[in-house]
Amino acid sequence: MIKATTYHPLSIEDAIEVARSLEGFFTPDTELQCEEIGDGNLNLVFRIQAIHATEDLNKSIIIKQALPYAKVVGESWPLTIDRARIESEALLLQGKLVPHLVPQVYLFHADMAMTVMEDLSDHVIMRQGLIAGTQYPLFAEHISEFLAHTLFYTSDLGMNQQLKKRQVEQFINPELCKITEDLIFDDPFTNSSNNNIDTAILDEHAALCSDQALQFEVMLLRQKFLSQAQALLHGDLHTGSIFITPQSTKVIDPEFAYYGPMGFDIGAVIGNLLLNAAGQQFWIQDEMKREHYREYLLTTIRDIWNLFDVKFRSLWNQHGVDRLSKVAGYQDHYLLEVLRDTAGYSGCKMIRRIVGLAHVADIDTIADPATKERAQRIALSIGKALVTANRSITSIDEFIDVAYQAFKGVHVS
Ligand code: SR1
Ligand code: MG
Repeated sequence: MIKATTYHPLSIEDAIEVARSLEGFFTPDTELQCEEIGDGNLNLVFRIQAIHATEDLNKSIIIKQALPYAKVVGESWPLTIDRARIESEALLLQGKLVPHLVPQVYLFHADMAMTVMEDLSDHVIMRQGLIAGTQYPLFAEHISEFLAHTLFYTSDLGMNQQLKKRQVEQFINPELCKITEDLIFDDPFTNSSNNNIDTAILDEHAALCSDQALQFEVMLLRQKFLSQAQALLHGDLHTGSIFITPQSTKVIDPEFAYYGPMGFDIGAVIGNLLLNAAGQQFWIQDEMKREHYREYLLTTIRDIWNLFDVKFRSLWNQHGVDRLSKVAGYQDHYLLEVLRDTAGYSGCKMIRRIVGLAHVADIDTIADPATKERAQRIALSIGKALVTANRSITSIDEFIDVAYQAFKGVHVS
């Protein structure tokens, strides 16, 4: 058993010691190897595996530890380590609702802000898989199930409304929400020193800063993010928070979890698929193959929404606990609002990944400057169109058409 201790960042040796002390996992005296594999913006991630021991040979674990600052910026940006508690509690809750879609948590240690969990190294980070042009035929089925179940069963539709208020309290996450509020809804539309903008698209940023109509829509989306405790969100559901194979999907990293609008999570997934579509300008040189892959991405987006819609309605009809939610027309109204929020948040998330602090590899690692610029302009065009249309969209087909027309408007092959 791991003892109580004062917080300190884990060394490789510490991580091995933690792994050894996990009861019933590795056999005593097994030789263990550890590497720090964290490539995200905030945390340390250690992978510990057994070597040279027949009975333990394929055994491995992950230890994730929150640092008391944002790794992407450094110690000048202090950050609560309570996010590790939020993450482990969200994983445990999601593990009850959709156990096959999240990693198993073996242990959470509050003092050390660390979670010991299942190693998913047989999966790849979805963002890398998409950059490589891989198709994941089961992804829409899996992620729509994750979204429908986690969002429905943590909302006033699917759980006791008094207990839900306690759960809102459990997942109050002010510091991580503040990151989102700044990086998504504020910085991209101002001259913030947090921003990271390529010189080639400074004109695009100037346009974002002066576009009052766009900023008005962003304000409405921000208002919902600040005040609508609709469901327990993952809070940062981009394609770097998904481990995947063609057969399996695992959602990781819910440290931004809090009670917010459902469309924020669905929009994160869809916005990141669209960012990849924008980046494919570089990754797939052959035009026919590129068009085919973009079609695959758009079909996946359509499937995600349609499957989510079917699953969410089915949960509502079969397991809804709110007697009043059966009022005629309410379900259609509710889901239309979620779709519209999804469009708006997809757009916000695309814009922030082009001009804000933290970018995405799908576009940022494009080696050719001209192609990168085109991809950035495509992403901004789609992002702005989705934000602009968020309150009028009536179907997923219209959503996709808005994105497609914005893409075509940038005049690229
Ligand atoms: C300072 S953290 C920057 C970004 O990384 C996380 O993955 C979130 O998306 C956050 O906005
Ligand atoms: Mg993360």
